[in-house]
Amino acid sequence: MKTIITYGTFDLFHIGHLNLLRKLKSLGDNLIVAVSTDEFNELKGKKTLIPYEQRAEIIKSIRYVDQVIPENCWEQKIDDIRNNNVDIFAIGNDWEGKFDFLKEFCQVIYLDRTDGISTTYLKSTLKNFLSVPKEDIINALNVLEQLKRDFE
Ligand code: C2G
Repeated sequence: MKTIITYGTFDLFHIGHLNLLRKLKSLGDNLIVAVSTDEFNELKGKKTLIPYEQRAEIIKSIRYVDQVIPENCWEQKIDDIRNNNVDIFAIGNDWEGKFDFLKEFCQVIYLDRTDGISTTYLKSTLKNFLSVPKEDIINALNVLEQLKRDFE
């Protein structure tokens, strides 16, 4: 049985995350995903919108994922690889080269990211939408109502 491990925050789960998990599972039989805890994300300088318990629950429910563990720190990877008899460490290529030190313990693969989507992009899009003045939204809705009446 070939075991793969990956690490990530997986906030605001999107198609880029799903594509990665699908590709990871195609590398072997048993996929372990270490989901960054809220505390670790603070260390990473990442503010998450979805709390760890929910992010972990979402990842657990993905058909490609066999096991979810918490990612509490940068330093746990070697122990995780040893304790779970991991054959492959894999992650998106935004981390290209950053985890080559794990080659001593298992195969290391960097997979192409999905273009055009990221949690940062989703957050900024949401922020822009929510910053539209309420009057503008009401005006737009009134215009839509009027158009609906005109076409009835
Ligand atoms: N990803 C992707 N395509 C995207 C966005 C993300 O393939 N469009 C991948 C990333 O490359 C990463 C995984 O999805 O492998 C999770 O991304 P993040 O939640 O941003 O995780 P990150 O903050 O990079 O955490 O110790 C490693 C870190 O915990 C990785």
